[in-house]
Amino acid sequence: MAKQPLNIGIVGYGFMGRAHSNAYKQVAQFFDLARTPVLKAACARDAAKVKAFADTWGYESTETDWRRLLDRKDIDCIDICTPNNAHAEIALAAAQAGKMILCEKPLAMNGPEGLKMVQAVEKAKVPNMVWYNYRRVPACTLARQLIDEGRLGKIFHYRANFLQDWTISADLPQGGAGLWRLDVAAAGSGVTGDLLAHCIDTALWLNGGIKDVCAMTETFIKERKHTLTGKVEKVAIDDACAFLCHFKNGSLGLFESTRYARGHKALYTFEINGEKASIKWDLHDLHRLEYFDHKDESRIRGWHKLHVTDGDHPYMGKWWVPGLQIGYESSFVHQVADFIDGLTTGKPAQPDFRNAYETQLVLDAILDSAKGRQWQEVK
Ligand code: SOE
Repeated sequence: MAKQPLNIGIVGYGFMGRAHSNAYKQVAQFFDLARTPVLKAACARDAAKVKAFADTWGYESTETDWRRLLDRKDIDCIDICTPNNAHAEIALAAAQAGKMILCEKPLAMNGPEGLKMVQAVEKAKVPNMVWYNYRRVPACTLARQLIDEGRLGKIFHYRANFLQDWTISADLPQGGAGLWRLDVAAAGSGVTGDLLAHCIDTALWLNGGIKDVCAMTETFIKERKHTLTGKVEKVAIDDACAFLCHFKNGSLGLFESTRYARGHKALYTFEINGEKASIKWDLHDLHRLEYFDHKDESRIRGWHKLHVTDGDHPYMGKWWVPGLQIGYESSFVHQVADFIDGLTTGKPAQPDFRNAYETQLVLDAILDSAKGRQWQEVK
């Protein structure tokens, strides 16, 4: 029987535009879903570039103004893959137009803007989700299952890092395609909103709410040429950020993120230490979850390296045969599958805007704490 289409209109064609498009194309081949994504339209200001993107990925049409995309009756779902400063405007209008909305992370430039987005989608009652994809790496989903089963017992410590090294060169400009992440007007913040946002989303999901934070940030390269103005301008994003926190469950958190860790390209790691067991995960080895269970007989007690590729591991039964790996891009496929499942079961996939707003509030507290050089409550 023909499945109902889910007509996608994507705004933006950068790295995330590609990751999401790939997910829409793969999902119906691997997951049995009630609706099939259809790549209806790609939208961006540069007509030639968006046409080239649409041709590569198989979008049926293009637009150069997202407002026209919202006017189209043949679009069900708007996928926002723009720089962060455009998320809110597009999302507010998309909600008013009654479209479902998938939005890249972080949800917004700051908490107040995020709250407006939450209120807009809740008022319009449109399905919504934010692309915090790492929750859907099977090893991370297994971590959540182990925690939910009580295998770790009381949690004492949550530790996470997200380390990169791509902005060390002082010659790198800020602003413009690709480098908007260095421009505070487009990004809102640096590693805090870009990388720690992932760590915080995973942490809130695995370990519950954060009460307060004590953070420090640094901007190592103070001025860079701005691609859009051609002038050397102040760099106002954070190049590095580290923070301590108290979780509501009594555990202590320690987080670090930087784009200046020479040798690390995307080293996202977390480790959780509980009374009964510990787990750790590393994005560079993403199918593995390390697990230490104190109740193992002492002679053979140690860190187990679970290869999360078996049919009874999260999502893995949908892919190849046991033992064969999937990749980074698959986490996006899983997110689309869960989103569509949520539409049919009525149990919305998470993180929706309200859930992702919690991360936004922690991000605000981190930046406030670093600025004020003091502990800051999460609102
Ligand atoms: C930055 O380099 C970046 O691409 C982030 O924007 C992504 O969210 C992260 O998953 C990988 O690194």
